[in-house]
Amino acid sequence: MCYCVQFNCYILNLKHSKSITMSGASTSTTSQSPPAIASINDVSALFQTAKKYEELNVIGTGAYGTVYKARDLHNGGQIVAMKKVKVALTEDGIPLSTLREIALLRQLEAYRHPNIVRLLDVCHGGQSVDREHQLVLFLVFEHVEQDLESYLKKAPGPLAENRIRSMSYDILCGVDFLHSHRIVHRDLKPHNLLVTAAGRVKLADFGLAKTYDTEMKLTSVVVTLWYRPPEVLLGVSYNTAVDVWSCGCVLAQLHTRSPLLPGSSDSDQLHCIFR
Ligand code: 0RS
Repeated sequence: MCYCVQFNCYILNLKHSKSITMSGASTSTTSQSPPAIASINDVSALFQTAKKYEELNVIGTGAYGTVYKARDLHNGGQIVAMKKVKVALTEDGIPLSTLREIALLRQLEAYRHPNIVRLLDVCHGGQSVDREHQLVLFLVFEHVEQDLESYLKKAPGPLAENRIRSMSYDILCGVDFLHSHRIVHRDLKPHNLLVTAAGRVKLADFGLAKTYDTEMKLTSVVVTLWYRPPEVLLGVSYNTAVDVWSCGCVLAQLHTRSPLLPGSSDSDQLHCIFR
């Protein structure tokens, strides 16, 4: 199937055989050789530098990288969430999978879906100081007040039925939107479901596939398994149904305010499920 994505002034004509996952490995194939983007100058032509943002504080660090709260100096001091990702440069420059995923994120942004966090900008922070063949990219998102995990922890008592209903609807609409664009999130959990001041839920954590996987191996960050379906835990093939499983776990948690299947390891998670 032919799929055309626009990336700045570049038009990448890509052929996808399967869907692309947000946080997992890309399962697509290309039919033609990509333009090689080899130097920092080429990167500058693609992305603006991150100088127009002032970092305020770290919001969170995890397998996905680091997310900062920042101020957009060129935009009336608007508060934004900046995700810093390190991309390992290959001989050909920025990996095509990275460019493809950024292009996809930008393409999705055109729909301005109410249950997907806004991607405002993508910029580069130059070549990494500690590693020569690494490029620092910043994904700039709208800033949302809190995550669902903290929201549930802070709730003084059970959530009102209307609140559970509207939050469930928001989550399912967001997931339906991703699935209708053949995207599997693969790691939905209260931590990356954001709650706006108006009480609407938005999906976040659209990590760059490759970076996410290598960072997961390199860092000792504990990854929550509570929302993972058996096929992901077992490492067998999976599809959009994995997100439906995670939604089920999250929706149950909206009712009880405690996790449905709080496993302590891969095998314990499977035991929890089968029990
Ligand atoms: C560990 C206790 C803390 O605006 C937050 C935001 C927040 C954002 C935002 C916007 C767009 C992201 C964040 C984002 C990007 C990976 C991500 C992974 C998880 C969540 C968001 C991601 N607990 C966790 C962090 N938390 C406070 C409690 C907050 C609070 C407000 N606003 N992220 N995280 N994309 N990439």
